[in-house]
Amino acid sequence: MGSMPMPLARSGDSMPATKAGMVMAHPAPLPRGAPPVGSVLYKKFSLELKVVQHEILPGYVVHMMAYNGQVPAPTIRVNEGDWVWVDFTNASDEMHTIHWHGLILDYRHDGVPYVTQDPIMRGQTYSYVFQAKPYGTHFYHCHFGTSLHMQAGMYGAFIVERAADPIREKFPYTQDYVYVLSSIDPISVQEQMNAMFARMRQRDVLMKRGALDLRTQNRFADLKALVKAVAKGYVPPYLRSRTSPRLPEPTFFLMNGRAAPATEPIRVKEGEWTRIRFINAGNVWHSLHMHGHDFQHVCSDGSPLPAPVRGNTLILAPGKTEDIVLLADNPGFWAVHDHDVTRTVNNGVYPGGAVTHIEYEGFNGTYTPSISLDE
Ligand SMILES: [Cu+2]
Repeated sequence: MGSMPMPLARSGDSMPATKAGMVMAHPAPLPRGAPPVGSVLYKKFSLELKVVQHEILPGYVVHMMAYNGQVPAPTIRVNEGDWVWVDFTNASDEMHTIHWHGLILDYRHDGVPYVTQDPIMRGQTYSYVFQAKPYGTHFYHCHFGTSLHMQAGMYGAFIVERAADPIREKFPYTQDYVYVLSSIDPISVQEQMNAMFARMRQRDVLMKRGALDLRTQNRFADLKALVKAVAKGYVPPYLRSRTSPRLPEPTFFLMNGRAAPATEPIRVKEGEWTRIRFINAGNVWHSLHMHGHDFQHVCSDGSPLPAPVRGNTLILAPGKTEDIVLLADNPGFWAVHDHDVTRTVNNGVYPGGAVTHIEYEGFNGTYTPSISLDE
């Protein structure tokens, strides 16, 4: 921690979540066709949001907001048609929700604040209930203060499986990897988190005075009401300086919450198929290039493509999920990296960032890197 080149978010300054005073949020109505409350038919999951210190590289630790303290959040795997019940507890001082990206569900469980539900306040638990569909690779993420909260770590994979998997039928894969990509500007995250906690303290003061209202929360019933308020002298937040005026400029590019050389390798077995599910939970595009192999691009946004597309470079836009399968037929060590090489750096220093490699089980390389100290 001592080596960290910047101050950390002062999450400890604000009021802690009070477990003792745990309040249940108003639960959304159960979706049509849902089993009754308490039914054994539900696949139940618990997620708790807290602020954690996350190491993205050895010695480089950032305060992040993490479901169950993990960046990325735990991968949830269910079968198509399963009824899913997720209890989400907010143990942080900021407001949050969970949005189920790519899942088709009852809108009251879609997790968009002020559109489908109130944000979940500190200490509250909220239950999301839905049937798992459609098939494929999806993800979940916070939808409150999304630009900050997602950058700060609130995302995880959500996989809907099918017993007769259409991809496995064609490509009988024996391993199944998930790589969630993201990017982060740690200085912007730290500034914005500090500002956010300050706003929450302000909110607490207003609440105690009974002065918290829609206007102090910058919320209006509709656009008309906002137009009227502005005409009467209300100054909306976008006309005030909030923290720093700059937009986040990502300086670290993460695969499963870590940057190279701390990324997890793709371990394959010669002669076998491997499925890799890429999810872009960040705000930059990636152009993932694989050395020594062609892969088959098989799914996009979870949905199987009409026909697999052979290639060696995969475009991964923000918000997209792309699945590939790969036959391990060329033993060696092979780089897999973003070919927008501005993302293969850590804080501007090459090499690093969105880079991993393929490792063949039991492969003994004939090449050993030599290091010359008087280089
Ligand atoms: Cu959030």
